[in-house]
Amino acid sequence: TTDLKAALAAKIPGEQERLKKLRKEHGSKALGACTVEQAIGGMRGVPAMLWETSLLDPEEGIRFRGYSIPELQDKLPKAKEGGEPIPEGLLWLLMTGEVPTSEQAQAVTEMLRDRSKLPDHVLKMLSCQHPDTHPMTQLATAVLALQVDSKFAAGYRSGIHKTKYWEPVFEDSIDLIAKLPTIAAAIYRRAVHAGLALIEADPKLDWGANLAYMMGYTDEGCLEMMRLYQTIHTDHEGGNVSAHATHLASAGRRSLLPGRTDASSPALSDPYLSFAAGMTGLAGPLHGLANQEVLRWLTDVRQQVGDNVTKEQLSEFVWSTLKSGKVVPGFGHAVLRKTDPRYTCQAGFAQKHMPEYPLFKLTALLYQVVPDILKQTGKVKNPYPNVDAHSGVLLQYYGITEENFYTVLFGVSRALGVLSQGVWSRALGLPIERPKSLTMAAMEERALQL
Ligand code: FCX
Repeated sequence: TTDLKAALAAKIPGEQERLKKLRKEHGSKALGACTVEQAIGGMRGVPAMLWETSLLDPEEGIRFRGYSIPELQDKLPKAKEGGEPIPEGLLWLLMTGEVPTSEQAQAVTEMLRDRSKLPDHVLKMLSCQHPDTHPMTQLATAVLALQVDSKFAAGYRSGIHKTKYWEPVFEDSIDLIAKLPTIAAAIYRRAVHAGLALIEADPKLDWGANLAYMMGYTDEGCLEMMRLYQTIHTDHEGGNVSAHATHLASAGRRSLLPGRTDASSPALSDPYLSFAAGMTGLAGPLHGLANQEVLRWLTDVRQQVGDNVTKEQLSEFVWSTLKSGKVVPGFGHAVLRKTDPRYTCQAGFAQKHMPEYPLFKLTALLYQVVPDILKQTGKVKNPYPNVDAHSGVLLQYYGITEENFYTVLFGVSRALGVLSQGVWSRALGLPIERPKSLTMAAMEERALQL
């Protein structure tokens, strides 16, 4: 079938059975313990959450439904021979677990195109925003404004049976994904770019390329960059802020799982409400906003040291950043322990399309300088670059120079991952993560007894 919903519907019963069996046969086994250190340190690394769409290995990095980024670049359908994958193909993979054919990816493109028009009230609302409102705040606000059309919220009101929740959640997710490029482009043209007229989508273009097109960019390289960008930022396991916040707000009841044993505090917010929660998290400087911060930091380097910077000058600059109590943006990661493959993939794209671009050269030089310095601090667990260290370079090269908009592009992509998981979370009846919290006194008391 080329119908994504039908493909999902065919998969769901088998996966529900698989989860039931996992629970029945292994329900009492411990996946890991939680130490006092982990409880104080934000439960880092405690294996206590189910997330189907991607899995992260600290050394190797992310795999989407089992596929590494280079494998996806090889296997997913492309807009042009030898080019980058189109995100619609990844959406099919994230939703169904299967690499799509070109026809299946094409059908997703068409489904998204059909639903891409923004209601007038959302555009009006965006045009009333204070000119200094950050583009991420505008994105979250626009997503919330769309919520009036939530099919899940309407279905819940009319008493839909809980086993059917996934269907309106799927519809809302597709509606939202379809509209996000239009929203992003409207934010870009209206606010970031001082009131430029909006551009209608090109009916011949795919979803990712249309995002660049509606922003006002038509260069073939830029369209390819946007397809790749929108593919690699989609998902990064379930525990990061944007994924987890989306998941928490949408989480359901344990009673949907057979053999419920204790209480939980679910929310069951629809995809618009929960994705907005994810976006307000993505807007933080240590998470998605780091791509904006990287660009600002690189601009500072260039202003203070110039373009022909030496390793020594760069070292000095990095040390001065650290000594002033700031982080080096784009480096480090909560879970990864090697160079982020999303960084490597973007560096490969830059090597192919812009090998002589000064900002690319500066970024490559930073890769030689920063990790050693961060290691010398003795506390940074991962001294290597993450996804945000490189994305701004690609955008700058194609003329997208407004760095305060960068996180919006990250957010549009993130929708594909967290909303695909959201559909599965409802299909599998996954509950909220509801860790037991303890006071310091309670922790001291328990620890003394161990
Ligand atoms: N520069 C300076 N110090 C850093 C650092 C960096 N790039 N990365 C980590 N550290 C410091 C931490 O601030 C912490 O110091 P403290 O003990 O004085 O508070 C110490 O090293 C240990 O932190 P660590 O366990 O390695 O890292 P965390 O899990 O706490 O934090 C992030 C992970 C990503 C937040 C951290 O590495 C950081 O601040 N990096 C810079 C911002 C950034 O690039 N964020 C984007 C991450 C990601 F890719 C994304 O979500 O988009």
